[in-house]
Amino acid sequence: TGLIRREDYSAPAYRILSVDLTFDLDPAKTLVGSKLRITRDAATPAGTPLRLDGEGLSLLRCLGDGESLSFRHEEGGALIIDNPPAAETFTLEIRNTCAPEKNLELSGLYTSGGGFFTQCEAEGFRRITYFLDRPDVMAVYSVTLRADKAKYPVLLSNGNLVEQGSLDNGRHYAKWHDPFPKPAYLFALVAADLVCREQKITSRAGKEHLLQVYVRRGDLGKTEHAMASLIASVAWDEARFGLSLDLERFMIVAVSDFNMGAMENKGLNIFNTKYVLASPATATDADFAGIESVVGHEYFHNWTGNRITCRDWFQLSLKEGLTVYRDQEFSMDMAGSASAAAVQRIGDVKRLREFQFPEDSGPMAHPVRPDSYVEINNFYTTTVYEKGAEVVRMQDTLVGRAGFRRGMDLYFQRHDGQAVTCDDFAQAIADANPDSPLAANLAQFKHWYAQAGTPRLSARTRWDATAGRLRLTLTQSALPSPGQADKQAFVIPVRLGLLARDGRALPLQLDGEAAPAGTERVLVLSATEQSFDFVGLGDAGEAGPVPSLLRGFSAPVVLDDGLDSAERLLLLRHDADAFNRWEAAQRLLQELLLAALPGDGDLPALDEALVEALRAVLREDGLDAAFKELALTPPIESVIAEQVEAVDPQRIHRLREQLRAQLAERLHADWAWAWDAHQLREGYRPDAHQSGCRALANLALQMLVLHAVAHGDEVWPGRAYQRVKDGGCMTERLGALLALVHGGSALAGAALERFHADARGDDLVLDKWFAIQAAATEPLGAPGSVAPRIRALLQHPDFSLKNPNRVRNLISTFCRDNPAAFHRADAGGYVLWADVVLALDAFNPQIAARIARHLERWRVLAEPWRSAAREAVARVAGHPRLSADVREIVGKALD
Ligand code: B3K
Ligand code: ZN
Repeated sequence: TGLIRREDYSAPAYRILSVDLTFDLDPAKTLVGSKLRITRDAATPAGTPLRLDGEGLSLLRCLGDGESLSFRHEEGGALIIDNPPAAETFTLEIRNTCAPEKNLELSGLYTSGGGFFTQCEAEGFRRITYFLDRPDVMAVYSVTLRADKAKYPVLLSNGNLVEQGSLDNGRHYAKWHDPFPKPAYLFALVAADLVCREQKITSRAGKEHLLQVYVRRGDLGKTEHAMASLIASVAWDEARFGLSLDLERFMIVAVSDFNMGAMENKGLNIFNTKYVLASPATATDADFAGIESVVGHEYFHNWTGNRITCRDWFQLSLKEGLTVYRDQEFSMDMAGSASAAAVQRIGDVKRLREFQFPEDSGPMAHPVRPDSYVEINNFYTTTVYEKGAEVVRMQDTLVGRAGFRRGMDLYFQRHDGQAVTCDDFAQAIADANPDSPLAANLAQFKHWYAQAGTPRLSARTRWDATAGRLRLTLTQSALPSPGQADKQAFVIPVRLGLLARDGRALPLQLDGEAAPAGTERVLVLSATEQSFDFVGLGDAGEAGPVPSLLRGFSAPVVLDDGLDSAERLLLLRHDADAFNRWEAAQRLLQELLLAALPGDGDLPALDEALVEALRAVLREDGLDAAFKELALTPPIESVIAEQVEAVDPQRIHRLREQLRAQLAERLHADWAWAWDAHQLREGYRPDAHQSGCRALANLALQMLVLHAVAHGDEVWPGRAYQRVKDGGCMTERLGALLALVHGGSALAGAALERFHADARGDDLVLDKWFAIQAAATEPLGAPGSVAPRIRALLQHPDFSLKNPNRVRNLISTFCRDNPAAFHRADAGGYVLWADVVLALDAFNPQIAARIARHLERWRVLAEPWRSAAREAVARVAGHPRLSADVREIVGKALD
């Protein structure tokens, strides 16, 4: 089945020291010349056949040290040279062609909007020319680009521009040189008609750098935020980690057709337009935040990924987990205050729970460092990225911030310029902190890299009022996951505090300690069960302290804290940790839904105490509006679904809608207040304060429209409609549109039309128009109407399966974010899913496989959805011509 295993790794027999590439760019047939300096490893006998990766190429010529060589091709396209030159170091000259305009996989060299772009990670370079396309082969690149000057005035590649000039026949050329050895996956070229915003900056070290952001003509006005984010990223990495930009020039190029968010090619990052272009009129606050985070992420890769890269693709989290951790820290620091940073953290944890937890309990569950794969592109997952970041964060927690910086310094000191493993990283962090609990438990800590699945952590207390003593017992367990039946105990850092019943933070002193150590600390659970005795709690009151556990989400586990609602209400009111305040609200709301799920009754009326507590949060002075919005939004349907055995998506949807309706009703006056109190009068800024106000105002508007529709009142829908027309920025207009569409207002249709007309062909705005319809709540009067609508939208003149952003906005939004519309008894959603997966798989397997994943967890569904979903998956699996990408996903789903 083409399964690649981590344990089969062997060092390369040959390495490439340098490569000289020339491109004669032509959309139909591009000519590639490649001159490789190759060296044979000391352990490799002379005459050992040389195998170069290649895929879909036509070979024209192959010379070894100037002599022609005989060669053959493997099935799949690799090139085998049975008798390479015997010299230890020799030159291989290759000429081949590829066909960029036929490349709809968007991997390798392809065309988009009339220009040439590349995407080489993970294995795209082999679709450009024959090469040792593996990350532990690092070469120095010189690149010459030749192309028509009028059509492709801008010619870019990695590193520094060495030379450029004109050629005959209206063509021109540019030569680039990248002094840093790099794996092929970091190669990039761009040839297109672009304009750029540029800015010179001086680093802390006093060096000058040129920063450039390239976009299509007409988009220049939307590049300010990307440039500001890049400048901030450079400054942050210098200040926080002492890492400076190592090139004279750093470029970002935006392209509309792109399989993922962005790519960290050395000195020449290529970005999905979604993560570059923004103006207040076209982008939401979330888009602005996404740009800051992704620009940071790709820039930070320059050190964590490029200077130190991965030995093999099983180590992907070495660069991705670490770089996500770094971009999360960057965004937290950019948020500007501790409370805004906490909001950022809540958002990151929310994402982890919404996407990674389900992955970790489904058929694609895999360790942060996987053991095998069929198609590496299927392993750019939220486990490798986001859980990987949590694993790095736990190391930070276990050694402390200063210790983590020491560890990073040691990591660069040891491994700069190398291709290494996750073990090397953890070893460096531990070695720099020999007295830390990480160093003491390193081998055990590394189970986080090796074992899949989300561990369960349960906490129970025993209170001795007379002695003023609290025993906290922590127990961990882990469910089996594919290929891993039994699991070993993890090292789990548990950040905690104790609260008295009046909300006071209590001093934390463990039995045997001379004095309390503050009101917050980190316990390290390494056994299956461990008890911790807190003493000196004499003034905690008769009922004893309430533990606030796993503050800031100090470990990626599912916590059973054993608390009752009264204790949660106390945490919601008084916890000093914002994350746990939010958590308390979420658990209170979630438990209502879970309690009501069995049977088919309505959601009982909310307790006055809960309503009062939520009202208090909403009205609390000095609390961030962004926090309020997060706390008062109930967990999404898929998070509720995660908690139950046989999922009835319709029932979950119905109950959550009833919960929203009750919140709208019971807090009606408060929502009206919130709306008024959070209107901004100053000019647009995408900062934490303004975004928070807009988020809360939008939630308030949703609640007010929902309430109005239920009561036949037309004032709030009218206001929302007005705002769709003349809102001051995209966040306000989109928020109002959402309120109408999700509130089931009669004005929703007209508002959607208006929004489409106002988009005036702007691709990123049209994406939102598709997404909002894909997420539309099923009208209660006419359930089952969303799926047919999505099918109709597939035929809309603005829709194209060829554009990954369109596919994600319409199809992923529908399948992932709208469970009640997707999971219908008539299987309409499933049939649509299968049709789209198969249609996409014919030309873009990577995107097809992403869509395929939306139904991998069909087993958790109750009947009749379960059988219907299984049938759809089986239909895809039974298709005669399936890519390895999709085959791996549906195969695992059916296993
Ligand atoms: N490293 C790229 C992802 C490449 C995905 C290849 N299928 C973007 C990033 O994580 O920064
Ligand atoms: Zn990355």
